[in-house]
Formats: sequence, C-alpha cells, structure tokens
Amino acid sequence: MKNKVVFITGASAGIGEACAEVFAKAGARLILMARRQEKLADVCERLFKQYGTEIYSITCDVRNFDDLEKYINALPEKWSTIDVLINNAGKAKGLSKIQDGELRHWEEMIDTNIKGLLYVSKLILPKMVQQGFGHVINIGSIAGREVYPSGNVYCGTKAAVAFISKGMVIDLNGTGVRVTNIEPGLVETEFAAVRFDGDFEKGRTVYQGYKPLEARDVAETALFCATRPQHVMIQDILITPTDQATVTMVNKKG
Ligand code: 8X3
Repeated sequence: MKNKVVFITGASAGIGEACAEVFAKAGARLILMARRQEKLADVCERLFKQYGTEIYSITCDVRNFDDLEKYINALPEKWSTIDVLINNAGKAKGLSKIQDGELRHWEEMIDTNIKGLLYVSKLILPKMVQQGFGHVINIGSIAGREVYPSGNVYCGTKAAVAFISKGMVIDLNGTGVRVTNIEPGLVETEFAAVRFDGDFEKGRTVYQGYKPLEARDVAETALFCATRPQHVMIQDILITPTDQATVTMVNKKG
C-alpha cells in the first residue's frame, strides 16, 4: 500500500475510521471524507502523529452530489489518482415494522447507503477506468443477504449495495478495476446507537452477551482484499462474529 491513495467515506468513526487506521499503518496516503469536521480532524491528527500519514480531508455529506462533485473534481494533482475507494458511509435508522416506519428514516438510509455510494462512485469510477486500475470496496452487510424482523428498508438498502456491487463487477469487466462487497454481521460501533437516534444505552445492548466483531476486523479484511495481486478480485465476503450463525441467530449468554 506504500504511497497508494485510498479514499474512504464515513471516515470519522466505526469501520471507516478503522479502515483509515489499518491503511495508514500499511503506508497508504488517505483521502478521508466525513460530515463531522471535528471528529475527522481528530482522526487525521492521530494518524499523522502515529504513522506520519499524509491525509487530504474533506468535510462533506455523501448525500450532497453538488458538494461531492465540487470537492472530488478539485482534488490536487497528487491526490487525483485514486487506487482504492472504500464506500463505507452508511447507517441504519429505526427498527420498526414496515407499517410503522418513519419516512425520514427511510429517506436517510436510502440517500446515504444507496444514493451516496452511487454519487461517490460516479465521480471516481471514470477516473479509475481511464487509469486502467483501481479498486472499489463497498461496505455492505449480512442484512443485504438476509432480512430480519423490522430490518425492512435497511436490509433493502444493503441488498441494493450487493446488486450494485455485482453490477459494477460486470460493467467494469475488462477495465482492470476491481470491486469487492464486504458484508459484515454484528460489528460493535456507534451503528446501533445511531439506529436508535443516539440512544447509546440501548445501542450497547445489541452487542452484549457475546463477542461481536470489532471495526478493525472488517478493516483488516478490506486491507487483505486490497493487497491481493492485480489478477485477483475478491468479489464478496461475509464476515460475522463466531457467535453469529445467521442474521438473527446469535449465541447470546445471559
Ligand atoms: C449491520 C448488521 O445485523 O445489525 O449491517 O443489520 S445488522
């Protein structure tokens, strides 16, 4: 990864932040994007201090195509050849039966998880095709393979990520650009608290009674995929805690 440029969305926390760290440690230069300017600045400072990582940071919401276009098209020359794009920004909002779901939750998930991923990809993929190399790593979910009660729209967005990833694989065939969809099960991050509108107490219970994945486990998987030789494309990976058998079958104690 030495001197490779890795672009990560949702880089201020969770899996995105862990990806920033493992790719920094591997010697990459990073373009980090997040909405939360202060949190992003903390990540950049920490990685620079720890690994001397060169970082170009962008405060931007992946739901805003105009801003994305402005920032990505204005990348300075030394940052404009992107080797790896990690489409990580995503979230779950709410856990309600479909008949009780909130429109604002559905829109936030669809706009971030599907449209945001598409917007960023639309701006970066043509450059990768022109270069003749590049790697898009989408962070999907086990929820894109299996549906669980009240998961409805969130699961739908992650199923969309799986199919869009496959569409990318097909359409980019012959260009040298690789595509990977990583589908994690339960990963202990602020994911559950965000789902419950910032209720960290309730969020914590999702990860109790068993050993969940850590964000780093997913980040190391992304690094593994990105460091395979050019002729190797890992198209998808399902990664769960050892205690998780299916999306709903978790060996919880207590
Ligand atoms: C996160 C996994 O099972 O909480 O995408 O939906 S789950």
